Amino acid sequence: MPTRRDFLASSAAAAAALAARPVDADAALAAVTPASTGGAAATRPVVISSANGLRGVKVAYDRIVAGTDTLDAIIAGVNIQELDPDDQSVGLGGLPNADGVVQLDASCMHGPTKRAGAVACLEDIATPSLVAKAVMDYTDHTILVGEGARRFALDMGFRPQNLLTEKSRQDWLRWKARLNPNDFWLDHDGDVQINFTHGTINMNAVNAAGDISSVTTTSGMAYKIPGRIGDSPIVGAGQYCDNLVGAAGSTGRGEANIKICGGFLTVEFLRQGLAPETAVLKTLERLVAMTEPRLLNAQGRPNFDIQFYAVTKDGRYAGGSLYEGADFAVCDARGARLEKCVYLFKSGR
Ligand code: SD4
Repeated sequence: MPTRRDFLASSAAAAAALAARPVDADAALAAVTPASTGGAAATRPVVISSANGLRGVKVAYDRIVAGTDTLDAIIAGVNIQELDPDDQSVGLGGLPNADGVVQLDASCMHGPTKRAGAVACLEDIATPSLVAKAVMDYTDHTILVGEGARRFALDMGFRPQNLLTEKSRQDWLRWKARLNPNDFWLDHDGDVQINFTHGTINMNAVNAAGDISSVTTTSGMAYKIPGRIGDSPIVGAGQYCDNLVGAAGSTGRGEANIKICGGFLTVEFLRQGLAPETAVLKTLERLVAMTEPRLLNAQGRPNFDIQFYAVTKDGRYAGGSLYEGADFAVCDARGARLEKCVYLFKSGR
């Protein structure tokens, strides 16, 4: 197992990253656990995702082992969350926008063919990841949005359905009723907790031959302003893949990620030879540096959280989070499991 000393010595660039690191850098280093360190333990195939993809990484891994293309496999993995009405951050059952309408975002990249596809503000279709792939496969465009994306999906044979589940409708009503004490909506009795989801699923995979793909799908921020698009459908932010290097993606506050093109940036750090742990931490450092003052708390730290996930062509991987406590999902020959994200800040959000 690499020691902390080994890890530091392993990359001159890592030293540069550490020099620029913010306040809790020791915590960041301490959190680089041997279990998730790149290098020694790299195996292929491997599939990684945000923690909500624990079921999905197993499905994707099994398909990749059986010979399925990496992108088809990880889309099958994220379809599980998209079609699960109880996951209120993705697909069917996702929390709606401020008008009570579920609008979905997704993007994907296929390493071997160097292709990308995306949809944003898509309504009525539960599997935006598949629509994003259809944009990639059947058009010369990269992103379709709104009604155009919906009409394209219908033309491609996707079945429209009501994505607003009763539970999500009730959550939206509760949010709406609590917005303004002076309007004509009656507040619910008692101290009702408003349900804000922190979800989204990003999944990345590399197969035995070293081919790589990435996908991210979400219902976005709960109760967002209609028309708001997050990072998930932005190729280079919500996910990015380069078949020569690796793949990376994100969950969390999309507005912060868009400004640093975090998926792309993380892959570029991998290209420079950084270990995946260092790459995701350096991306998080950049994100903190680019955070506007009104979103910093009294301790100078962002008042939100965000995660990045990265996998290299040779099968090393890591998840990284601004704040301690996040997990990510992995599946390789050892099976599906959750591992701890490395992090910048132990506490103080
Ligand atoms: C977005 N990144 O739309 C998504 C939301 C998310 O946890 O991941 N929330 O900004």
